[in-house]
Amino acid sequence: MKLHWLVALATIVLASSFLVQAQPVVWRVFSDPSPSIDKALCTCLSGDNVYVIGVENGSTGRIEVRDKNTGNLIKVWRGKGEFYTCTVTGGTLYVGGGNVLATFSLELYEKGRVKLDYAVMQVATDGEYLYIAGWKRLRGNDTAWVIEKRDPALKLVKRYLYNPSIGDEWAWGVGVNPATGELWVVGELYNASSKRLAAREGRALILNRELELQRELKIGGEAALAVAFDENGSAYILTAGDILKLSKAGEVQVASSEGLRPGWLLQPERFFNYILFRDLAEVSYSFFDDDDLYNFTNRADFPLGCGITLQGYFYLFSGELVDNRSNHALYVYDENLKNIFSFTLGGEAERDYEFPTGLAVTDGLNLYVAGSDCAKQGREGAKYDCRWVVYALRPAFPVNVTSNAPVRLAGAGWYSPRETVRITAPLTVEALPGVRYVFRMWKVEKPTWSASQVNPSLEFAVDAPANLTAVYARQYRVEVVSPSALLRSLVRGEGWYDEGAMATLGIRSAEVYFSGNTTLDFCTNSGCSRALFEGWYKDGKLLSNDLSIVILPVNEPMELEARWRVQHYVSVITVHSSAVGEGWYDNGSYATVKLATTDVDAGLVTHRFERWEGLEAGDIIVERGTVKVLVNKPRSLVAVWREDYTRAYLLLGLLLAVIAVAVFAVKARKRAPGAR
Ligand SMILES: [Ca+2]
Ligand SMILES: [Ca+2]
Repeated sequence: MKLHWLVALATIVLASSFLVQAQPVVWRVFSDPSPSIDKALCTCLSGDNVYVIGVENGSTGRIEVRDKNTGNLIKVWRGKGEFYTCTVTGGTLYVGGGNVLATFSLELYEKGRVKLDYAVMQVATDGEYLYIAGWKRLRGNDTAWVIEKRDPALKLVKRYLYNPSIGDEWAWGVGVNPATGELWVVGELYNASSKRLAAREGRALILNRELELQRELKIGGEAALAVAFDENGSAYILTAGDILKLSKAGEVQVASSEGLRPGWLLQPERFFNYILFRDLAEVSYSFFDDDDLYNFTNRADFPLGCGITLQGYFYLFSGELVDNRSNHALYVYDENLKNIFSFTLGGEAERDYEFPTGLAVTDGLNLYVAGSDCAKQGREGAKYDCRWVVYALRPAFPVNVTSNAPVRLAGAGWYSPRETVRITAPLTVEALPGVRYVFRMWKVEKPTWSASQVNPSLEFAVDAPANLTAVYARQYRVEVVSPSALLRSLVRGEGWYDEGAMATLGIRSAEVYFSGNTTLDFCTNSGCSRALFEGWYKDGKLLSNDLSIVILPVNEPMELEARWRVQHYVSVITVHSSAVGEGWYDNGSYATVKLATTDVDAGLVTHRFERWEGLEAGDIIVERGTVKVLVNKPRSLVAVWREDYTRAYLLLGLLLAVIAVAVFAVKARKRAPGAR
C-alpha cells in the first residue's frame, strides 16, 4: 500500500517536472467586506504596492493597498466617495469618482479633496501634472467633454471644453502618450435628439500638454472608452465594439478583425441593459443632478472590460459567457490586433464575473487588474452580493507538445513571451516487437500560421500559444526467415516499412550452389551444397512460389519464410569395383552408398574392401561395403581397399615345389648313368 502511494507520488512529481513554472495567474485575492455590493473598479501601482479602489456596501468608498508580490492586504481606507479612477505620481495617490477628486498618501491617509462641477471619468499623469477627462451637462441634453490640467495640489491649471454639438458628448478616457508627451482623450458623441435618429460616434482628441487641440479623430460608430499606449507611442483605443491601433500621429493602422462580438466579450444581457439604460438616460436627463452623475457612471459599468499593452501585445480583461454565466477571462491580441489567446481566469458556478471598463496596469513584468464577481442572494435572487477579485498575472502562452508516437517529450508548459522553447525529438521510438516510429517532422501550429520542420531539434522564441506535434511514421518490420545466414543474404527487401506502404521481397535466383558460406557460380560436385527455392510462406501457408512477392499494404509486423530445399552432394570414390549412391540428397536425409562388390579378384591379387574413409557420427554401417550416410552437409566417401596376395603366395609355393621336384629329378638321373 505504502509503495503504491510512493509510486503515485513519484509519478506526480515526474509529471509536474515537465511544466515550466510560468503560469499566468501569479496571485488572485478576494475581498468581500459586506454582504451587499462590493466592487473593485480600478488599480494603480507604486513601488511594491498595488492600490485597488472601488466601493463597498453599495456606495461607501474603499481603497485597499496590497503587496504587489503576494497580494497580501496591507491597509484599507473607507470613506465617503465612490471612486473609479486612480493614478499615482510623486508619492501621491490621486483618485476620482463622481464629481470628486481626492489625494491620499501612499499609506492611505487622505490629504485633501476637491469638488468638481462635472463628472470625472478618468485621470492620468505625465509625472508632473494631473490630467482629467470627464463631461459636464451644460443645459438640457447638451453635454460637453471637460479636459483639465491640475497641479499636484489639485489646483486647476487649465481647462478645455469640447462641445461640437448641441447634443451629448461624453469623454470616457484619457492618457499621456509616453513617446510624444501628448494627451489623448477618448469618448463619444451621442446625439439623442430623438430616439429614432440617435447617432453615436467615437472620438479621440490629441492635445498638447497646454491643452491646445492638435488633432480631432473620428473613431468609428462606437463609443471610445479607454486608450493605452505602447513604448513606441502607438495608441490602442478600446471602443464598445472593437480595439483600434493608431499611430502616434493618430492614423488608424489596424482594427481587431473579428470585433468584440456581443455574446462573447459583451454579455448579451448586460449589453441589453446598457442600451436600455442609455435610452432611459435620454428621457430622464433633466432629472439628473451632480449626485445622479456618478450614480450613472457607477451603474453603467460597461461590460467590455479593461486593457493594457505590454511588449507588443494588448491584453484585454473581459468576460466570457459559459452556461449563461460570465467568467473572468483574459484575451491577448498581437501587434496586428489578432486575438491569439484567451484564458479563463476564474469563475465559480452561480457567480457572475465582470471587469470594469478602463485600464489595467503593468510594472513591465506582471499585469494587475481588479474586478468583481456577484451572486444572487435572497428570495428569488432579488439581491446581489458582490465581492472584489484582484489579480496579478504574468503574461504567458501555453505550449503544448504532442506526438503520434508513444514517446513523452519534455518542454510543454507556459512560456513568457520571447522565452525560448527547445525540444529535441528522438529519431526513432521503439514500441512493440516489429513496430517502431521514425521521426518525420515537427508541426508548429500557432493561431495565425503553421509551419513544419524536419530537423528533430526544435528551437524558437514563443510569441503566441503553440501546438507542437512531433510527427512520426509508424513502421513495421518485415522479416524473412531463411535456413541459413547465406540464404538469408540472398533475400532482398527485408526491413522496416511505413504503415500502409508497399513491400517487395525478392530472391535473386531459384537455384543456388554454395560451399560453406560461399556461393558458387557452378559446382564440381565434391563439397557442394545447393538450395532450390520452393516459395514464400507465412504461418506455414504458401503465399507464392514466384521469386518475388509484393505485400500491400504493410499494416502489421510480418515474418515470412523463404522456403528452400537444401541439398548436399555425396561423392563416393573407389578405385576398385564400383559404387552406387553418389549424388544430391536432401539435407537431413540418409544416402545409401554401396559397393557393387567388396572383393575384386585380379588374378594373383584379390582387392578386398576394408573400410570407408570419411564416415562420421550418425552414419550407419549396414554391412561391409554398404553404409547409410547422414547428409547434413556435403559428404565425401572414399573406399579403402586391401590387397590380398594369398593366391600369389600359394602359386609361388607351388612353383617352388615344382622347381624343387624338377631339380631333384635331374640330379637323380645324373647319379645312375647305366640306366639308359
Ligand atoms: Ca459583498
Ligand atoms: Ca454638446
